[in-house]
Amino acid sequence: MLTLYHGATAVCAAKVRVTLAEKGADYESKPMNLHTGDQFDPAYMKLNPNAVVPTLIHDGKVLIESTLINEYIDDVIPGPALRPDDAYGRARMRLWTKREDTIHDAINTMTASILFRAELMLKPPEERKKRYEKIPDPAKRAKWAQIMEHGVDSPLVDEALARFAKLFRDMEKALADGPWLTGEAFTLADIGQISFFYRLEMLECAGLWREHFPRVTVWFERCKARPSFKTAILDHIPPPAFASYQTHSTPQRERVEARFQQTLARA
Ligand SMILES: N[C@@H](CCC(=O)N[C@@H](CS)C(=O)NCC(=O)O)C(=O)O
Repeated sequence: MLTLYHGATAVCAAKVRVTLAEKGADYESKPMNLHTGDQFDPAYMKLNPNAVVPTLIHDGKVLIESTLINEYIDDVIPGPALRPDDAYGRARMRLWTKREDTIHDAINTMTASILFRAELMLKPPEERKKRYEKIPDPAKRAKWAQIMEHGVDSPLVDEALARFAKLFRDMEKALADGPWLTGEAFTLADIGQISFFYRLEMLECAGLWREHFPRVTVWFERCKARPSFKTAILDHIPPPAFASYQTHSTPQRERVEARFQQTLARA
């Protein structure tokens, strides 16, 4: 029996939903509202002391960290293999999955500076602070505070854009050797990036790769054509979220793209 604690738009949870969908696995769904603070519920924090989603429970065993959960699912759930079957192939796949935490951090920077900040600015200061003061990791709390103050002008946004520039370049190179990041087979390396790319697309940042990285552009369209994209990502996003992303992202698009051009020119 599988139980997944997740958030509708949470990209790390979506990573795990895509893996479960690719396996054709059923699971009990425990949706969490991260905006109203379900992740800080003491009972939930006993399962996931980091106060984040996803958390997977498999026959009473508690698993946290999306990258590790995805490997666990591939180990224990029947269905198509999502990792290369040789040790060298798996090591090459893990070069991609190992990076997911830093890319997630950059995705979070973009989302917080473009969307969360704009939404929170509509609320009174005390309520704004409440959104992040319970986060257990002090570095993460400090990051929120900085983004709330500076928005897309934060130097953290430049750091995030530099990470994307490096990621897109590495992906463009790898995709010369096959349709997927590790070659002929679709693996956890691809799965790990799909929800991140879709988040960037919702933030109207797809121009960052579409302008300069043709293989990455085709790769993402290929990912979106898989049935798992609809069932594990699209179908979970509440319709009003699309409008909210658009409202707050459109005014920032040109500014972010211009900063990215500068990043590419420097790197
Ligand atoms: N490294 C963790 C990161 C999990 C994470 O940060 N999840 C986000 C959603 S994508 C979350 O729950 N955020 C809630 C919060 O920051 O309060 C993983 O991959 O599972």
